[in-house]
Amino acid sequence: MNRAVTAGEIASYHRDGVVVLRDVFDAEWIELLAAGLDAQITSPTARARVWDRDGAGRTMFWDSQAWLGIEQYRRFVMQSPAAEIAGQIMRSAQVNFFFDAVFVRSPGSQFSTPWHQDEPYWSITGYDSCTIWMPLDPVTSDSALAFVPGSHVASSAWNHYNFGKLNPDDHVDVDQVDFSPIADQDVPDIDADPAAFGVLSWAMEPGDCVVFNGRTMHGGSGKLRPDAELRVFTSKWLGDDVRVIFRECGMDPDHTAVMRAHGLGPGDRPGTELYPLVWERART
Ligand SMILES: O=C(O)CCC(=O)C(=O)O
Repeated sequence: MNRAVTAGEIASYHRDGVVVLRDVFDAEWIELLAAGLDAQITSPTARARVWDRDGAGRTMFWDSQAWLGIEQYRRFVMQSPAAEIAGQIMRSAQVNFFFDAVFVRSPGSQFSTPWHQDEPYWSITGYDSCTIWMPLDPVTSDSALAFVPGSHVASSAWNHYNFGKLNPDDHVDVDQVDFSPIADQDVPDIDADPAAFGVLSWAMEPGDCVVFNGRTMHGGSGKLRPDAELRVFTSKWLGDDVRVIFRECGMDPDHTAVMRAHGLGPGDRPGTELYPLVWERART
């Protein structure tokens, strides 16, 4: 690791549901991920799709679980400081890798990610899940992903957005969700008054990351300056209390089939070579 995660950073994560970590990945890891992303864009997975293509031809590309085929991503997952960062931040004894996802905006993209929490979409449940969000390009705070502090401990079941609708190419077999039967309220209009929600975001350089809990409300990002592109690599990590769940409202990305194929069912701790155990806390 470039440096250890501090006690103050860990406390911030558990208070706010998100923390920015400066200068934790050195240039070699960023170059490796950038090379992996080039390979992924040339040869995307079947899950890849464009979330947005505007009249000026600007795009927002998304793809996930590419680490299974991209050697650079596999090396990052198994050997970079990411798993230890996740374990230290979550205060977990064990960390399994869940999946990777990339969010790639072409120069000037004005596409803004709808506000949402991640865990309600996922085929797992538990407090101990997190995402490491890493820009591979410098990003200003008004173009970076933004967060509602404290939302990771809210008890609301929000009527979250169906990301399957973001699909200008009518890609078939796109995962769909419908939270309306279980939601107790709509996602509030956070953009109408970000200050009222205490919204946090940070200007970041390659090598910095934000770590956020799977239950933290996040969105925004994008709205780039005309010459700025934004390539983001995210990795999702699972700590101690996480278990498999198959949700009736749908999942995105839906891992039900691959989990079942690996013998995993509801209540199981995610494992197998699909969700490898990457880090364990040293016993004292
Ligand atoms: O970078 C973005 O625009 C979206 C990121 C996101 O929603 C995620 O990593 O869960």
